[in-house]
Amino acid sequence: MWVEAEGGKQMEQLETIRAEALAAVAAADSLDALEAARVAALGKKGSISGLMATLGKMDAEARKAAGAALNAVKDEVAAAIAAAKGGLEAKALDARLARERVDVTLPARPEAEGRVHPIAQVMEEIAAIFANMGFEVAEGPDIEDDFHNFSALNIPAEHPARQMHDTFYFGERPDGSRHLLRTHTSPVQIRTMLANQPPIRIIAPGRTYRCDSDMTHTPMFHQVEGLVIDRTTHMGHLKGTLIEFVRAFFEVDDVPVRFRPSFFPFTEPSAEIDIGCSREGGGLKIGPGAGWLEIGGSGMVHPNVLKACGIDPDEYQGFAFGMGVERMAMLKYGIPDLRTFFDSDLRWLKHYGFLATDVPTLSGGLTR
Ligand code: 2NM
Repeated sequence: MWVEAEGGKQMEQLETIRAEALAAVAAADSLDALEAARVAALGKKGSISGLMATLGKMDAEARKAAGAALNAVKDEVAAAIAAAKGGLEAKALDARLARERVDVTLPARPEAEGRVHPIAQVMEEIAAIFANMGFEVAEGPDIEDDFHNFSALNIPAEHPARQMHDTFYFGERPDGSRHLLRTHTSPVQIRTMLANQPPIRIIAPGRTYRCDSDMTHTPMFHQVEGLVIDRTTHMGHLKGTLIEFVRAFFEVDDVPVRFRPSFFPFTEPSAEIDIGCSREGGGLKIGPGAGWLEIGGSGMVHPNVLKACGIDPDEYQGFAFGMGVERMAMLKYGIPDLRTFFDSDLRWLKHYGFLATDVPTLSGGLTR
């Protein structure tokens, strides 16, 4: 009771509650402990709230004095809680940051089992070399139409490459036309020429499809083709670009490169690209030697192709080339059987695959 006669005792009790509340706040070493201290002092059933409830039974004079004293203690305890809360929140955040820290300098886990497929790795290697020469990577759809895959490439209707047994066709559409799976990545070059004015300098890597399956053919395989168009682009540029590419790709500075006359409907003149090799003791070695290996085709883009793409052949000319990615991978990494590329054999992938950290770069020596 806060009656006049007992005023001294009441003030003593208030001082005890104040000291206990402040001590509990000071001792709180977590946000939970601080909340418990707040409830013990200022909660509905807390020590200070308990004293508040007794004010009503006092006469006006005593209530005024006691109320002021109580409010001062209440404010002091509330301020102490607020101050402690800021410090504990910072401490909790520090603890969480320490607990959830990721050390990005740790080495990649040595037990990593995944491998990059040789096809993906070789496409990245090829792209890195041409990107370094200023080529951009272009892409297009796997499902094409007759115009982009054949007509625009100066391949006439009677050409053997158009026969049913080479091309995967889809069903006939209401207008009589049929879509197809692209038989080469050349339609990407056609789309690029239709959408852009020269100068053009692109490579087109991707999947291609032909209805053919034996020891040396799979119905799906990969190509990288390239295209350069400008006002004065000539055969010397074709030769220089491909010689530079071959030496960077096989990492053999003196590998001989030979351009052997050939025929493609979409280029004139046309040439197969051969590289030198030696066969000693049953092994095949890329470099100076008695043998030659074909690695792709090339030529100056046919005027009919330029015309089909809205490019004036009297103002512009250019060269194009194409190579099979599986064959390039087999020659570079000594993979003997084409069909193993598509077996999804994890032991094969462990042997011939690459670590995700082996990203091909010219500055890093391409392959190490
Ligand atoms: C090759 C060989 C020679 C070629 C030509 C074109 C285009 F679209 F410019 F006409 N694209 N790709 C080409 C030329 C492809 O692959 C063996």
